[in-house]
Order: sequence, then structure tokens, then C-alpha cells
Amino acid sequence: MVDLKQYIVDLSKKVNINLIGFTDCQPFYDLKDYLIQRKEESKETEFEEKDIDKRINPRLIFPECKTIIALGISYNITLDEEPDYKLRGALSKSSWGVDYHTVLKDRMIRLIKELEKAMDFKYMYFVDTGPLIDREIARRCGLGYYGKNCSIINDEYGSFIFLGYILTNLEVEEYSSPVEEKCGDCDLCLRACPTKALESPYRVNPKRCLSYLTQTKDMIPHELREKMGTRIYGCDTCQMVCPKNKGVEKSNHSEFIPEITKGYMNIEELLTISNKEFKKKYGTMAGSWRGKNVLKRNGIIALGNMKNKESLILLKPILKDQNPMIRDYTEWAINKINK
Ligand code: B12
Repeated sequence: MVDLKQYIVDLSKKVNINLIGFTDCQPFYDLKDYLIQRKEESKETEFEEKDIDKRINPRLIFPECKTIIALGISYNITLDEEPDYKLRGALSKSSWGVDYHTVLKDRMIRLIKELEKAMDFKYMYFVDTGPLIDREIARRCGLGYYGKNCSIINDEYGSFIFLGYILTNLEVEEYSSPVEEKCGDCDLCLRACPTKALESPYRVNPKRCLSYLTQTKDMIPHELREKMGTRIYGCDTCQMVCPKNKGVEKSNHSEFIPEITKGYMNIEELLTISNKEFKKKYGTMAGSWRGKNVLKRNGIIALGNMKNKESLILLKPILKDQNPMIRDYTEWAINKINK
């Protein structure tokens, strides 16, 4: 057999994985103090594994682990089309088209299946929902470096890349080397963040990050509701201003083309659509994972921020919504419009 690492790299190209790298499964001890500090400062989110040892030690997840294979695919799609509805709420690119967990897992399963044709091995694979820290794995595997906006940036594809990894008992002869950080003096992302969630280079306060606010079910402070603008899911601001995303290779994964949404939700529809219809129409979109009501709430916030009196006719009926969260935000939006 040719070099195993090269063999896996070649297979990854065959199944259309854009980026791949390899590292050993030494624990990520360097991160421990930072993770403890974040917990103490209440900067940990409800979307993360709470057990810090599990976050840094691959062998606690997969005792036979010898190698971690990091994988990345670009979701950098640009679109000329616009939807025809008037009340538009923005979706971040990470929620364009088909859910990235499905797309990247599909590529990873294909890679694993190809490899299984040639050898027996053990593995576990994760996209996003694993306990380990995907970005740190990607960094150690040389897929890219941390931008000051905290995203992993690759020289060829920029930062609009999704990350996944395979823990395996396979061993390769040589591991990848991390790449050097290239932000230099640039601080455009820190300056552009509407809530100053990027408190210093490489340090985001998730509780102020607009992406987090569009996903949490916790009460959103009034000051931050205003900063959400018309965002329905996620936020791309710190990546859109990044010069490293200019002139990069675009995504070749057609699943990320937002055929149905064109990158926006119709807020009027969001306020009236049934749960069943929502699931049927938007269930495969990454941003639907928190359920319809979270997006509906964000739609209500968007209407409040648009301050258009014509929206009152849409908002008044949902003052009687059975969900207390919806009633509360509707009251806020109506007050904002009437001010
Ligand atoms: C929780 C979570 C969030 C939270 C918290 C984000 C965060 N920064 O931690 C919220 C909801 C805010 C969020 C938002 C987004 N997320 Co998110 N998220 C996650 C998740 C599930 C865990 C992240 C985590 O563990 N954070 C832990 C802390 C420790 O991270 P941190 O504070 O950023 O600190 C890191 C760096 O800043 C760095 N660091 C810290 N100090 C220093 C100092 C120096 C000098 C240096 C160089 C580095 C450095 O090391 C830390 C460890 O990675 C991961 C998937 C996973 N399981 O890993 C996806 C993940 C990070 N998210 C992802 C994406 C796409 C996003 C969004 C772009 C989505 C969007 N458009 O709205 C935004 C980007 C926001 C941002 N600027 O980070 C991708 C990132 C891909 C990439 N290219 O980097 C991931 C990896 C999912 C995936 N598998 O593809 N996310």
C-alpha cells in the first residue's frame, strides 16, 4: 500500500472534502485554564459539553484513539437572486441550503466507506456536536489559523468552512503542522461587531455574540435585541468584513445553495406557519435546530427593529400566542414601533 496518509488524502478528494489534516491524540492541555476561566466568567454556552476533561481529551471519548483526522468543507456561496417577499429576516450563510451536519457527515461517511474497502479500522466521527473543540483540532491539523474573530481561516478557502473530525485507531507516519497566524495589524472584525462581543483579539464573549442571541432561549436584554437588527439565525458580520475572505475559492457543495430561502426568511410567514408546515418546509435547514418559536421570536424582534407601523396588524394577533416568550417579545416590539 502507498503511504496511508496520502491514501486517505486522495480518498478525501475523491469524495469532495476540501480540507484534511492529521494530528495525534495528545490531550489539548493548553486549553484547560482558558476553559475553566470561561466557565467562571459564565461565558460557556448551553451548546457546549460541560465536562472540561472530556473537552480536551480525545481518549476519554474514544480510548483506542491514535490519530485525529480533521476535515473541512467550504460553504462560501454567493447569490445574486433575492426573495420576492417584503419582510425579510436574514439567515447567516451557515444556515443556507441543507444542514451542514448532514452534508459534512455524508462526505465523511463516504470517506470512511472508501477506506473500509481497503482495511479494517475503528473510528468515531463528529461534526459540531462532539465534546472536543473542533476549531482547536482543525488548528492542530493545519487546516487554518485562528482569526481575531475566533474563526479558523484557511489560506485558500477563507473562514466560511465547516469542520468535522474522525477519531481513529489508524496511525499515520507524519502529522500535519499548524499554520502561522496571519491577521497582522488588522482589527476590522473587532471594530465591526455590533455588540462588541469580540472583546479582544481571539476572545469572543458568546453571551453578547449575535449568533448566540439568535439561538438562545434565555431572555435577551433589550439593548441587545436592538442590535439584532433583522437577523433571524446566526450572524456573519465578523466574517463578511474579513479581508481573508476576499478572492477565495468558493464552495463546490451545491447543497449549500439556499434554493428555498434565498438566504432570508419571510417574517410574515414565520409568524403564522404551523409547526408541522415549518418542519416540512424548513426542517433540513441548519437554523431550524432550535425549533420554530426561536426563529419566530427573532422575526418579532426584527419587526420591532424595523419600526414600521404596517407590521402592527401582524403583531397584534400574537399578543395572545400560547407561548409566553412570544407574547413577551411581541409586547416589546409593539411598544418599540409605537414609540
Ligand atoms: C458553542 C459554539 C458557538 C457559540 C460560541 C462561539 C465560540 N467562539 O466559542 C456561538 C453560538 C456564539 C457560536 C457562533 C458561531 N459559530 Co459556533 N460553535 C460552537 C461549538 C459548538 C463549540 C465552540 C467552543 O467550544 N468554544 C469554546 C471556546 C473555548 O472557544 P473560543 O472562546 O472561541 O476560544 C477559542 C479561540 O478563540 C482560541 N483562543 C482563545 N484565546 C486565544 C488566544 C490566542 C493568541 C489565539 C491564537 C487563540 C485563542 O482558542 C479557543 C479554543 O478554540 C463549535 C463546535 C465544536 N464542538 O467545537 C461551533 C463552531 C465553532 N461554530 C462554527 C460557526 C460556523 C459559527 C458561526 C460562524 C455561525 C454563524 N454564522 O452565526 C458563529 C461565529 C461566532 C464567532 N465569532 O466565534 C464553526 C466554526 C468554523 C470555523 N471556520 O471556525 C464550528 C467549529 C462548528 C463546525 N463544526 O463547523 N458558536
